[in-house]
Amino acid sequence: MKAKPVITKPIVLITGATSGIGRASAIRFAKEGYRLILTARRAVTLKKLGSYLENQYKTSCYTYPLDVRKLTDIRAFMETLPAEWHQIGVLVNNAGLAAGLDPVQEGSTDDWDQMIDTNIKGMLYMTRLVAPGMIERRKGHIINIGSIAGKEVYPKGAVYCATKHAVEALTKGMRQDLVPYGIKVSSVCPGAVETEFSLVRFKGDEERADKVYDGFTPLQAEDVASVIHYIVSRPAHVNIQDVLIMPAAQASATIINRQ
Ligand code: NDP
Ligand code: 8X3
Repeated sequence: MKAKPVITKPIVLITGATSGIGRASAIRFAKEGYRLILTARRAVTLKKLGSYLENQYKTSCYTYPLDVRKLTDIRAFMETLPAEWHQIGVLVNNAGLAAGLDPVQEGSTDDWDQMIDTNIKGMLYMTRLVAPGMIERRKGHIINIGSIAGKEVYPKGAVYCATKHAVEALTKGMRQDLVPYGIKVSSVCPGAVETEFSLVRFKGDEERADKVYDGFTPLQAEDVASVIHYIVSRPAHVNIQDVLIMPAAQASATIINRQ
């Protein structure tokens, strides 16, 4: 009988690992024995998470504080990556945000820049610098975190929705460009998830943020993390291209059954 090949788990790189879906994904992958590269802007939080995961789950974590809007930061990160971390197998493009909830005619152009630069350009920069290594190895998986906001548009959310529609288009485009090299590209598109998302959107206004999740059970970051892990852990010949995951009480971007 032929000996079964030893399959080692790929190195998983997660952007936006300090909170919410990124943090929950880091924990899930650590529990499952993957080695992790974790990035986000909050250096202290990131370092603490890395140490916690190494102690708790006996896995290896490499943490590097970076802002995905800054191509120079990402270049420095890639150039200084220690050799044992070069073979990135999975890239989870998770870093992202909504800033403000305003009609276009009243929107803040700074908010628009931040959303466009993070959600679209940041995801592109990361992919541009990580994908060539995957191409060389003829192996890799890129998971982009989209949203219900990439499938529908809701009032006062035009710019955030536009960035997530861009994630949807870029995911399809990346898949077309990378399929000749055996690289899988997937997206995970959640409805309402209770994270720091609304606190960030409303710039620290806790009362307003809490109201978003009033009267129904939203998704938890762990629900999304388990879908991301499921997608990554399918056999080599399977690619789950896109998952729309919603709270049971949410029928569309704007229809939520609140009690
Ligand atoms: P959180 O605010 O809890 O987490 C966002 C993460 O992104 C943080 O770790 C933050 O870390 C990081 N981040 C933000 N800006 C940057 C930047 N410029 N460079 C690097 N990292 C950055 O929100 P979620 O976990 O909910 O959001 C994760 C993703 O999920 C986003 O793309 C969001 O659009 C998407 N999403 C969220 C939904 C929700 O309802 N919560 C629903 C659908 C999609 P730091 O501040 O340390 O940089
Ligand atoms: C986050 C979900 O509906 O607030 O992407 O845009 S929503």
